[in-house]
Amino acid sequence: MKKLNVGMIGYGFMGRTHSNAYRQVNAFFDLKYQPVLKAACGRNSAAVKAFADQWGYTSCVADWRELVNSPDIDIVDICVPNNLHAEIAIAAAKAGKMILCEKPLAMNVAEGRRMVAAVEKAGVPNLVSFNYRRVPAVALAKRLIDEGKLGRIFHYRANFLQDWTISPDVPQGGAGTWRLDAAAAGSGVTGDLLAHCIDTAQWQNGAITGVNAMTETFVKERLHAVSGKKQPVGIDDACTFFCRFANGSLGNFESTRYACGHKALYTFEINGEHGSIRWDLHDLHRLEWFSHCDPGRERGWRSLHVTDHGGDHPYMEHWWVPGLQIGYAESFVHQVADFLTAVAAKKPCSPTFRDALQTQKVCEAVLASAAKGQWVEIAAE
Ligand code: SOE
Repeated sequence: MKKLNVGMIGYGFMGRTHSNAYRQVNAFFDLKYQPVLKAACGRNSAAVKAFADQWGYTSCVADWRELVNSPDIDIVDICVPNNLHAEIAIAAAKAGKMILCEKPLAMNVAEGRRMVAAVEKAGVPNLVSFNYRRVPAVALAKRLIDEGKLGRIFHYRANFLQDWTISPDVPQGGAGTWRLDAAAAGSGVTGDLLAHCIDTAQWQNGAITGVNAMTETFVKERLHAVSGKKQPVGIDDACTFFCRFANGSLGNFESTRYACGHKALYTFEINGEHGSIRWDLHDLHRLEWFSHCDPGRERGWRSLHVTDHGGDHPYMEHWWVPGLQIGYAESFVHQVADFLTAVAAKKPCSPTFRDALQTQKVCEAVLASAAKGQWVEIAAE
């Protein structure tokens, strides 16, 4: 097994999910490569040191440029706020590194285009972390659609509901709450949560060609954790949009951080001419499936427990025994396994930066539509 040294930039929630994945992957997947946790990078030296010690990184770096240009590093993993993705990824591409970047790809489409150009010019493997594609039940839904089990698709519906910003006392900016600061995040729920739904939807159901959206910012001012001052809130707290897909189906998407009682309720439902499927992140190992092809008297929703082996249920043969489930953390293990498998095969691993640019385009069109109060078309690249 060839070792690949990982340089992790950022040490928050996503830094932990990715680090855990690198540590687990060779125990469960037979791969040509072994990721080695080489260096952790961040500005707060005490916090980076604590993170590095906890996860087993052998060194710490304060300046990401040093890490990106280090000959010791093979994979640059970008787990910092969105406003830093482009600069780091472009430098990493120029330095010839493989890149795994957290979602969303960029702050906007213009930045995203520059990132795509950089990785394609350098010819480096690149992947954006839309991890929910790699939940076995979500991947099974994709297989059923591709096999034509649903027939023609009529409707795609997705929600991502949270409730953690209802209190006006939650600050914006700083570690943990940078997602509320437009300068660091670019947008609110559109880039943070709907981007997941859009990525999965376009993967399963093809391109979104036009959108009509509305957004709202319920709390207009919040204390900024860095400046210590009350500042206007520039992100969308909630966003809902409807859309058309290239295959003729209609889409409905909603996301908010003000749905009291919901912590991370990501759900989708797809209705086709032969059947429907639905999925719910709170019950992530199940896929609900209705087949109109069943005899009438037996027709009804089935709940598939997506834990079987033998290739029927994506990824599951790598885990325990049939019937025993896995969870959120394992979607990141699958992501690393797929990435390293693609690197070995010298093939792209989706969603590449180019794939993620398509999601970025939809996000930007959603925000433009909400601002204008108009339908916005999305041109194919
Ligand atoms: C925000 O709360 C968040 O952590 C997102 O940033 C993640 O991408 C999502 O998977 C869960 O919610």
